Amino acid sequence: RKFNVAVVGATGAVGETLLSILAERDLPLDRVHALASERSAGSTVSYGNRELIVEDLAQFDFSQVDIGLFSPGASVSKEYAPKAAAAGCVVIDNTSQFRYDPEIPLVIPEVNPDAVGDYERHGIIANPNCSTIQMLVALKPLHDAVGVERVNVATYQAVSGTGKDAIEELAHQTAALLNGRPVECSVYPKQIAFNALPHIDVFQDNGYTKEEMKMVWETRKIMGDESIQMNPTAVRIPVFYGHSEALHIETREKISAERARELLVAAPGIEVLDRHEDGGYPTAVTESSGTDAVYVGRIREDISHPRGLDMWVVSDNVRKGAALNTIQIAEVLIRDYL
Ligand code: A2P
Ligand code: 11C
Repeated sequence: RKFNVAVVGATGAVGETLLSILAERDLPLDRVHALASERSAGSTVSYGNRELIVEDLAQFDFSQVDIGLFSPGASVSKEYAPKAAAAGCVVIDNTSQFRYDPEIPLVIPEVNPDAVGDYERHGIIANPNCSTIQMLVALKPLHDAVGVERVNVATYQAVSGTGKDAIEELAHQTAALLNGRPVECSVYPKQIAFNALPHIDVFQDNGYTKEEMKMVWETRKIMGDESIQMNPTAVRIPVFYGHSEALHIETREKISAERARELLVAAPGIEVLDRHEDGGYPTAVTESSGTDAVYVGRIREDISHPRGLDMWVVSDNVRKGAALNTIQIAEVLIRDYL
């Protein structure tokens, strides 16, 4: 059997990548529809070496498709994902809209693939936040072996996480500064070029930002363990693609760096690059950008804690952090359920 798919938000940073990964991988697809707002209806987007004409989401009949890959922003998903599901389309949604609903599965295929089966309740599966996905792919083999008790994490996140407007803002500000012109800020509240902003998504009452709290809530839901303690600081840096994270982990039982390295090497979706020499570690630009793996390096025992382990985790936020993870969920859905 072949499946019809709609990519919703097809003109956006994640939507474009969804289409290019769909064209690269071997899914049994028949028709692929590219949907966006009325503003871009009639324009074209690339799907492999083909061009698709963008259709207006508001006019689209979802009964013609089996799977909807949604990335149009939370408010648009809120309105259209339930409508698509009611028409019989299984929605895999990239926004934060449905992630914290206990009846909606939140899935990383390397971590909790069995949760996909819960799609039947509402016809919707949520894709986690990018900073959570790469962190949990790396934590899962350690959690299974020795239990993760607490994680202090600082992120270094690329502007593509915000979307296309932010990619342009970084490029424009960088060009302006190098040419001695004044900087204009519209997407971010402060200059992002040559800077670091300790602020991603909206501030919460407890002083953390929503991006930070997503890492707390999503970790517990995906790992199925409410006892894991998370302490995140999420920072935006002037990188286009690829989020980096410094993880400081406290495990229930002591694990050596050597054993952790062996487990990570054997785990799905991970590439370990961990040599104690110049350049012997992964970075967003040189390793992760445009690739599929979660890269792990700087694996070492924490000199300040008897059960502490540190590591550096890098991944392409638009691919594994969003589009690729969504398509991997679709692959599990097709293989095991549809
Ligand atoms: P459009 O280009 O027509 O505005 P990004 O996250 O990179 O900014 O991309 C957001 C994506 O979501 C784009 O494809 C955008 O389409 C789409 N989108 C935004 N608002 C709507 C809407 N009201 N209906 C359908 N698609 C939308
Ligand atoms: C960022 N993590 O890098 C965000 C992007 O909840 O899906 C993804 C936002 C989300 O800005």
